[in-house]
Amino acid sequence: MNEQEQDVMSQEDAISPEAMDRRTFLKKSAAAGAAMGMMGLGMAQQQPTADQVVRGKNPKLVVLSSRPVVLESTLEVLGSERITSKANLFIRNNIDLPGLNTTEPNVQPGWVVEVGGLIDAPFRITVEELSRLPQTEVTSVLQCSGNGRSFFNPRPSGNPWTYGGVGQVTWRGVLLKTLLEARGAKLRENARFITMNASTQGGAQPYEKSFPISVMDFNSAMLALGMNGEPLPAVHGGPVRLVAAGTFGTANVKWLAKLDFTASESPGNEQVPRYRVPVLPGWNTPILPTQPGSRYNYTLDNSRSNWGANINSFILSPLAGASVRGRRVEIRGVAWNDGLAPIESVEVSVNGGTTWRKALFEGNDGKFGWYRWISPQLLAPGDYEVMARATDALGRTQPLDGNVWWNERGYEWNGVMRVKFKVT
Ligand SMILES: Nc1nc2c(c(=O)[nH]1)N[C@H]1C(S)=C(S)[C@@H](COP(=O)(O)O)O[C@H]1N2
Ligand SMILES: [Mo]
Repeated sequence: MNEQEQDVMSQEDAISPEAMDRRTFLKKSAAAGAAMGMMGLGMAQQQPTADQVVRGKNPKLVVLSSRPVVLESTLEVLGSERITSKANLFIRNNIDLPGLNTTEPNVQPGWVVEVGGLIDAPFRITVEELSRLPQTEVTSVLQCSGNGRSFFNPRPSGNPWTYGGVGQVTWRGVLLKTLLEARGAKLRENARFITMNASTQGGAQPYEKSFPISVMDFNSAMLALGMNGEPLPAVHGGPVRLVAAGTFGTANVKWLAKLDFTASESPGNEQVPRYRVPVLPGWNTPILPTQPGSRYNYTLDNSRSNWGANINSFILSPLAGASVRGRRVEIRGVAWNDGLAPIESVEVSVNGGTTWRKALFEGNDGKFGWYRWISPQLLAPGDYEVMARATDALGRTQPLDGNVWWNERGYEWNGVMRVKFKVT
């Protein structure tokens, strides 16, 4: 491992649970500490708020790291709007591009994306040229594959995401297939992967990711120039980012500089060992169960990258610890998957999983978006724990105990959510 790689590692994977606990403790005790004079001992440093780390972000976002920037949204924030606004969308940077910690657009005339590898006619295209090609909109869920990591037991190292490493946004840009057609560039037969490189502007470390053409919905992959009806915010990858709807965040490369069609996966650090889960040989298989706490020697063959998003659902109301008026209580939330099959049901239990009732769907923003659901219940005053479980047309569903898919790096958590609340 060279120095650069080590540096990248230290920014995510090397944060031990102990170190994190200490951080959380320091954060929580900062106020009390000040009163007790602890600050004078230099033990605790005040954490900056999200809006101080990235201009334009909601200060309610949680700062998991300020360098590189990692901001987590919250269920309360996510439940407050149908499309996640730029102020409320989580951020996961492995590296910060200098000067881009803002939700303002990244205006860079002449920005070039090089497209090459296994295609007939490699080419270069500028953002201006891209903006003159036909534009398409796709609404999709963007989620870090580490979302939910802190619920794994024992807790893997890495950013301690709870539920907020996710959002739903509307992208606007040029479909990859439109771009290839416009340039008369045909894929060669042995092209099986897209390998992307982010810009290294300002001396930033490289970020290289591959994903298989066949696993995701290639027809929906785009070079995005816009988000939620505005130019793509700088911090979210502006001026141009690859968006592969239905895939986990990691492959959605921000500040895209180069896109190659390749026969195999990049062997780089971001591809292996990072962002992988153990599987039996074969591409899009479920996670291979491993002993919680055990180590796994990740290779390209015994594991797969975090590709299609696995099926999941969140309860957005009531929130944990809430007190709501009975008897009629509406449980609300969202469900989503990789978009390859519709979500068919969300079942809700208010008695610890003894009985389940199907929720009603209120609509969804396309197959890659959130399916909004609601479950009206008649509940007498008392303490409750509500659970929700989504199932899609392929029979894919969420485990009651998410820890069955414990994996060393803590990816792809989709255990059934449980929310305790009070009916008065
Ligand atoms: N260039 C670049 N692209 C990147 C990353 C990065 O660090 N650098 N992080 C990836 C990861 S792990 C995630 S989860 C998403 C997060 O996207 P967001 O920060 O726009 O929410 O971006 C992906 N694309
Ligand atoms: Mo991520």
